[in-house]
Amino acid sequence: MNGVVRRGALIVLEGCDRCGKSTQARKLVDTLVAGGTPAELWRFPERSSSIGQLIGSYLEKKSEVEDHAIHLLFSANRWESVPRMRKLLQDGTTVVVDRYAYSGVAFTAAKEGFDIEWCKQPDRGLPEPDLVLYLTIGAEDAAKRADFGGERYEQTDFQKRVADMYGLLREDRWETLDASQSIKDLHDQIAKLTRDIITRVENKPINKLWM
Ligand code: Z5A
Ligand code: MG
Repeated sequence: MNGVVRRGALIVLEGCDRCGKSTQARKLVDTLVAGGTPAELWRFPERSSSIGQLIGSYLEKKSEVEDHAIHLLFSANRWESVPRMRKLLQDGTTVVVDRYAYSGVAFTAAKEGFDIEWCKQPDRGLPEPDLVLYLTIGAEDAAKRADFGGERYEQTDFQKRVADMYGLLREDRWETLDASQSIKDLHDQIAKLTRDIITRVENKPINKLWM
């Protein structure tokens, strides 16, 4: 061992409601850890912080927050986690994140009267993901999956607008994957893409998102 620490990769799962992000994020971390790769599972919103509790109450429709203000709170909820995220990555842990800034932009920009550039601004400068796994599924198929419809935003027409917004955010580091296939087949694809990217970025700096 020459003492050089190789950094971990930042892997993000994105996609519309019920496409299987949380299922795949959990399985990916389990597989990485079982194979000896240090990895941690994260999700946004991170509902345990003070800001996260405000967001949780809003999503559960227990409180109302003005649309611009909730957008900024979602972003603040990411920024408050950045020091810990950077430290983990630099110390060699791969961080798998269930939703990130792309959710922030897609869900707000799908509302009336929002400009996508305005929506991106608060998240500019966050650690840039090395890989975005974008899971796609038809809104009608997603609606058939368990627990759809309870929280704010879980209506099929709104989810279609969110999918349109995601379409405008696609970047080179996105991999679009068919989320209607089996959990195992999707996991196998995701695990392979992740292993490749971990090796590719281990000596690279962590860039800043949208800068
Ligand atoms: N939001 C925002 O507005 N701004 C932001 O900045 C951020 C988020 C970060 C809460 O997110 C809301 O916050 C979300 C966006 C908004 N609103 N909406 N919609 P959340 O992440 O907490 O949402 P959630 O309640 O966990 O739902 P989800 O994440 O969309 O679901 P999922 O994680 O994609 O799916 P899952 O829980 O893994 O799977 C759903 C079900 O399908 C479950 O029963 C699975 O067993 C089943 N499943 C999974 N994969 C498959 C396959 N391949 N085949 C068959 N069945 C499957
Ligand atoms: Mg989820």
